[in-house]
Amino acid sequence: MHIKHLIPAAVLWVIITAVGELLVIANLYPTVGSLEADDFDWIFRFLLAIGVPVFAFVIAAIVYSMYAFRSAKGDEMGSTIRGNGWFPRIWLIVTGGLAAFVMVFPGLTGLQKLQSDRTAYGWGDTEADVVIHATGAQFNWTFTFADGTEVNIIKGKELVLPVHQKVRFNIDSVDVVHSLWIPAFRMKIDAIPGRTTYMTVEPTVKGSYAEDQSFRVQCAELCGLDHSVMNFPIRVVEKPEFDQWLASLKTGAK
Ligand SMILES: [Cu+2]
Repeated sequence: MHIKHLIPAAVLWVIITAVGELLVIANLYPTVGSLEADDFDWIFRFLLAIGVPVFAFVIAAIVYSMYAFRSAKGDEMGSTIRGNGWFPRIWLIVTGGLAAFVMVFPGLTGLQKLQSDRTAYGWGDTEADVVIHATGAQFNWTFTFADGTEVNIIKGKELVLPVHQKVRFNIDSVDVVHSLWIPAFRMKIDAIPGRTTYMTVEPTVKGSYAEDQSFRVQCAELCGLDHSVMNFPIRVVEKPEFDQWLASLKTGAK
């Protein structure tokens, strides 16, 4: 490869990378509503930040080659491009190394933090302040609290959660695979018939669907005709207000 090609291609690479990294830094994300959301946003940005130069390199090489090595008028074949021994090797080592690295960190380390009980988050039934049984169905979500009170889409209303409390959802499904997703918490887990999955969240800010649509439960697994209406508003409030809400549900006052 001639230096006359390397320099403009490298400049193009740097420009595309810079634009990409600016987008990574820009805050284009929904409300950070839980402890977990902080981690997920950080991990998402980290993966994007190291992925952008790799992606930009490929785009820069293609775009520059399309321009610099285009065929002259009357020359149907264009210029012949042959591989260069050292370059593919370095490319494979760098990108392969990056891929292996992110599989371990934050891949495996993140899963360990997320899925094992009694770690930073990932508390079991006994450590959780609130345990909610969530059941997916075509086309409804039902949320049942430990005392037996429940809310669901068909009956309307909303799911209220206490801020700064450890909330554990135990999730299953009565028919097909659904997926419980709460955008503000960045947490999502499949609801699978015959199996109980779980997810734990600690909401860190108060909020409601009325003001911010990321406070909602949304089915994230195409499950049939009314999949798109399998959403349910969430409201995060102080603990006393939550207790009051739960009590009012039981007496049927609300
Ligand atoms: Cu569904």
